[in-house]
Amino acid sequence: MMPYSLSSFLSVFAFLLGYVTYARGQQQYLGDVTAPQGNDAVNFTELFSSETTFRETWKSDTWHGLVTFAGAIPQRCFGSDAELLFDVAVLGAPFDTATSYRPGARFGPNGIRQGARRLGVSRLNVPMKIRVSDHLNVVDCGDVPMVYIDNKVALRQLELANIDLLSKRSLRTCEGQSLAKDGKFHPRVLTLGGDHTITLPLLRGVAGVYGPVSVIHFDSHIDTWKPRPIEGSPWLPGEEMPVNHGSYFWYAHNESLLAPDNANIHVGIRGALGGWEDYENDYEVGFVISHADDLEEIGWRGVVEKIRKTVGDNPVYISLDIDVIDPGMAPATGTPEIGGITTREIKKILQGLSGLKIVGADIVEVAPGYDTQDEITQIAAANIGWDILALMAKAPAVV
Ligand SMILES: *[C@@H]1O[C@H](CO)[C@@H](O)[C@H](O)[C@H]1NC(C)=O
Ligand SMILES: *[C@@H]1O[C@H](CO)[C@@H](O)[C@H](O)[C@H]1NC(C)=O
Ligand SMILES: [Mn+2]
Repeated sequence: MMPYSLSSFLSVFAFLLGYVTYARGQQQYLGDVTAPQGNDAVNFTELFSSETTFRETWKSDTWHGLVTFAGAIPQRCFGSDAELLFDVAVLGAPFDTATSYRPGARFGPNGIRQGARRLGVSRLNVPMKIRVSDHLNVVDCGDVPMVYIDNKVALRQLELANIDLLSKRSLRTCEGQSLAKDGKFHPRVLTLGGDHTITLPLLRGVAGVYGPVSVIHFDSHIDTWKPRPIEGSPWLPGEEMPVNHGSYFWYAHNESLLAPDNANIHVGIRGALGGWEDYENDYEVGFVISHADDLEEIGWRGVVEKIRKTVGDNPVYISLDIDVIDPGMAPATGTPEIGGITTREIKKILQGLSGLKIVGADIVEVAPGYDTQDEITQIAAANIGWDILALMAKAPAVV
């Protein structure tokens, strides 16, 4: 064994030797790089001095600046920008206090915006063969303040915000006669939820402008529950049964917001039922059903055919619960069900809806807290929203 002092002397020496070698290497390395001088020098002040360079950079870079949905223009639609017109508003609905299982969708709006950072409304959607910004001015109005202590108040806040946007005139008009009851052209709203309950106040606004609409409902659950206490569970006598994320379509039918004659369709259904009477009730509410198994049995082409046959030429509202996608591809949601649709299949189905008159849409039940670190669910939801904007761009809301 070496004496203690000798061993520490040797380690200090070894360190110094190593440092000197390292520093010399650095010097050699840097020595190869000649600092730009004279004519070779890049003058950054000059390079970025032109206003157009700045503007172009700010427009095209998707992951800089304020985080809006797919780079949509940020707008204070309910405040200082209230006078500015647009064609489509993206609206966040941070609400998740009517869920039956995992909460967390109140963070959905910003989660979906985060998932949309590599998308852009002015980028070419290749399979859809369209650039949304060529046809629509899309703005992001941020989130509606929805109180977290009273669902009734929160849902009313969203209802009023949505009506406020829908009652404006759209920036662009188009050839033909508007689908709206008042004959005018109104903006359309893409809402980012939020739990699925938000669809009820949103449909109230849409039906107010266009009359009853055909709903294409992508979900693994039917959400037409008749409001009643769960079998055998206690409920206070005489106490009102509030709307929740499994019963809002029952209310929508009760308020005559849905197109008559079963011109509404669920797509991707695979959730368990209380009993077959749930399906009877579902039919009375006004839906037909395409089960998730249809993707195996008839493929996306067959599903598209079913949807188009169901909604015909009606104005259409798309409501998409992210749990329609298989939890392997979209785990961050409140009530996941295995055996779902893949992201590739949903893209093919949406492409198949080209030409339908989409008057509004929502994407709901994205709960980012359960997402993977690579944001797989938020990216899926964002891309679906981007495809829905393409559908809106492809077909104006005309008769
Ligand atoms: C760089 O360009 C700016 C603006 O044209 C000019 O004011 C400045 O003197 C330039 N700097 C150098 C080092 O040439
Ligand atoms: C709506 O619900 C109420 C209360 O259950 C009922 O009396 C009414 O008939 C329903 N209306 C429709 C159109 O279903
Ligand atoms: Mn669902």
